[in-house]
Amino acid sequence: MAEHTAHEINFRSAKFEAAYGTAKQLPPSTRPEVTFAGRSNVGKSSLLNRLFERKQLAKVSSRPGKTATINFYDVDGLHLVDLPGYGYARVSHAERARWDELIGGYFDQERSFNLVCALVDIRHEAQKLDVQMVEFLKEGGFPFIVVLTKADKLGSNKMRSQRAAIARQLGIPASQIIATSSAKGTGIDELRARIADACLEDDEDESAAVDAADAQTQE
Ligand SMILES: Nc1nc2c(ncn2[C@@H]2O[C@H](COP(=O)(O)OP(=O)(O)OP(=O)(O)O)[C@@H](O)[C@H]2O)c(=O)[nH]1
Ligand SMILES: [Mg+2]
Repeated sequence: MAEHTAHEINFRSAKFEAAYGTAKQLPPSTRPEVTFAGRSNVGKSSLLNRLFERKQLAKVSSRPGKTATINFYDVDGLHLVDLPGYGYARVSHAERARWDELIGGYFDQERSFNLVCALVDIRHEAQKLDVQMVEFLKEGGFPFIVVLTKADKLGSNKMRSQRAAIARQLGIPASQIIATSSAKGTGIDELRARIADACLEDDEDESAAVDAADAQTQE
């Protein structure tokens, strides 16, 4: 494991950059991207706000289907990407087709996929669409972790057993799953460290190369 710490990324500097309603509008990747995907209402926007320590930068709602566009946040040289939630049954057929185009279109593009965070509600077993999402990420070779949400709703024993059960169900190692709570802050520093690991490696290689070049010119 790399020894990067979350302190190397200033999450509080997050700014909303843009919202896209179709995949065609998406600009090419210019930075490492960390993507948040998951069912509608699982807690994607809440998790972003907690990472940023900003209450309402990403709009949160108890009504599913709040985020209907792909939203880019500029965070200290990275892009954090909030995808619209999938699987909300009560939207129209046309609206669902638009979401599928948007999410599928995003993953189809040549982008800097540094880390995909697949969010799953810790309280239940993974739903069919969660399983499909993880299969899709595995098959596509995307670097991903599963981020369990709403851990504050369970006691610590139940939290541990659900984490193990969902990892088993999804066929991923325990190291690839984190339990979080946006309400209480559980697991947020660990998630920040994972993001740093996934995004800062390239920078470090570059700075190592620069250091080596500097050393040569000094000789
Ligand atoms: N108790 C608890 N509630 C949470 C947590 N995270 C999110 N929620 C609640 O879950 C609901 C949905 O949260 P959002 O963050 O809007 O979910 P989303 O995944 O962005 O939803 P869409 O934009 O519809 O896809 C809200 O009522 C949040 O307050 C958490 O960690 N603990
Ligand atoms: Mg949202």
